Amino acid sequence: MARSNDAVAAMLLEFAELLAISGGPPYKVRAYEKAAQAVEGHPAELATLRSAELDEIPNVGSQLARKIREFLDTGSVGELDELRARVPTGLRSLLTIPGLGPRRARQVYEELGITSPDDLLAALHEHRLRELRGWGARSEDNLAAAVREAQSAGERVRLGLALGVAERLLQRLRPLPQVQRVEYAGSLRRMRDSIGDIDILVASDDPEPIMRAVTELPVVERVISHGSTRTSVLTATGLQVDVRVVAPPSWGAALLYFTGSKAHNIQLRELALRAGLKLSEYGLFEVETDRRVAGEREEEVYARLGLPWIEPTLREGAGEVEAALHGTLPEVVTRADLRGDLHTHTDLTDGVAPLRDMVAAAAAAGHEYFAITDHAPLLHMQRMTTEKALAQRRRIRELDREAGPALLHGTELNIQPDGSLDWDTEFLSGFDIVVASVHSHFDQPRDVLTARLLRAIEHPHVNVIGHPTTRIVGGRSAIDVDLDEVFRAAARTGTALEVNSLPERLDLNGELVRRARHFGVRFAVSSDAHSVAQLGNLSFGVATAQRGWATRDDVINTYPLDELRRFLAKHDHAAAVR
Ligand code: DGT
Ligand code: CA
Ligand code: CA
Ligand code: ZN
Repeated sequence: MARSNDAVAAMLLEFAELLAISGGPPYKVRAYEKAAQAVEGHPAELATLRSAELDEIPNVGSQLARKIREFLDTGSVGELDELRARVPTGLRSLLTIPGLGPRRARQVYEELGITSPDDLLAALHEHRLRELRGWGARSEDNLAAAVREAQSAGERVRLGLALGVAERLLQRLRPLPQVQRVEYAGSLRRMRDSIGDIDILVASDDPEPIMRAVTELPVVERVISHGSTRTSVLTATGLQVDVRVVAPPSWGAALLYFTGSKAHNIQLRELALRAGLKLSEYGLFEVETDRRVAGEREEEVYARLGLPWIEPTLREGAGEVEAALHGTLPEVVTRADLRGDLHTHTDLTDGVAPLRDMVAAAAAAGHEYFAITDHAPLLHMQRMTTEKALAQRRRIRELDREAGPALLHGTELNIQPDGSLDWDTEFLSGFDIVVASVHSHFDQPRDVLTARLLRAIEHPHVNVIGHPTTRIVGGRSAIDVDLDEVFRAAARTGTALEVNSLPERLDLNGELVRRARHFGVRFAVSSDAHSVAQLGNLSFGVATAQRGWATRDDVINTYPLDELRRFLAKHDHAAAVR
């Protein structure tokens, strides 16, 4: 049974929407929204409260308390019914469009007769909005961008941000005497590129002090709900954190359950049922006797279901359970498999750290080899010149004589709109490694973009295509190219495709890595670091490669240096293939 709180919150939100679109004052709209949040997170069941107690819920004043009372007693609110009657449904549907806002929603409804989000998209494509009073090409473009962004990301945050918050939380919770184990679970543990909320799991026999401690953490902006084994809070950055406590014998089963994904869990539960077992967050039980047969460790639960332990990054219900059953689950690449980094920048272009610092950090990270790939002259704002590149090469050769990783002098070329590149073939042959990337003109037609990428891939000295789709997580969408063509050409020519590890890129993403693998594409999991700290992002790239089922052999920077050099001597490879 859903809590009455949820129904009340939905009622208040609808109120807020209708008020907004019928021109109500913003402070009033905001008051309803805040009240909805407060009610949703209120620990007590609203239906059981007396009117005076309703008044006391933070952000619920006496006026709103009266409406809530009316709703709880009669199932409706007179004032809301009147509002509903005044606002046509076509107009209401426009409220779901991000970046439009109630005032403009009303305007497009009245002046253009737009009554659905699809109508609006059509009007955007036909550039009909820019003609409206108070609009222009710029506001139309902004709206189109907002719509695209919302379609790709929703209210989610990037992996890097969420992981940073989660790690700080773990640092605070781990030392508490009641805490036996604590880990993050959910989409964060699966290392999806965007995270809806952070799920933290604790094993303990004494949850109460832990729950209290959670509400008092310094990052907490607001407590959404505070229960005996589950507490939800909101951080100052608007990120929700759910913390749950389970008894230690249930740890493994709970970790499995709350790591998800839901699709993965459902498949495991079905497997269990077929074996006469029942799987829940408390453990794996025999249906007949209710006896717990596993639960303390994830491995145990998987083993009892006849499966090897499955990496969290693979748990998407995308064939991994079947593959595990058949023993065909690939052994995915790990961070420890990486021997070096093949895409990094220094302060010679847009990096912030000098060459020497980047190299020292690479040595500290244990890299066996390390490529410096500053931008090339065609990305004009970077002010690179041939002279600077050659001077950098001399310094790199000197540094290379010292201890530390083998240094590769590389560059990141700019793939021009027609697919041509910086420098001539002769000069490019002097680099140890060449990355080439698209940095502008993302909106070319599909065939033009495809030809543009293919031309770079076919170039005898291009070794890696950097951030191949140029998507930005929660921002720009991927360029529209024929990826099958790109994958085929990359595999044929011995050109690696990058798995860029910057949390805003993660490009290729897991899904595309998995597709590309079928064409025999090799990958470079690279940091694209512009600072010492960003060198640490490689683990995000590794997780992304894992999500694409990539093995060590698929990733060129797991190769020993001599083998890597053979791969980079691309024209020989191509000649050998021919
Ligand atoms: P997110 O937060 O949207 O990035 O994605 P998740 O996967 O972290 O989803 P979340 O936070 O709603 O729930 C965390 C995990 O809890 C989820 O991955 C699987 C598990 N879970 C949640 N709801 C259900 C459910 O209804 N059924 C099953 N089997 N598992 C669930
Ligand atoms: Ca989550
Ligand atoms: Ca959650
Ligand atoms: Zn770069």
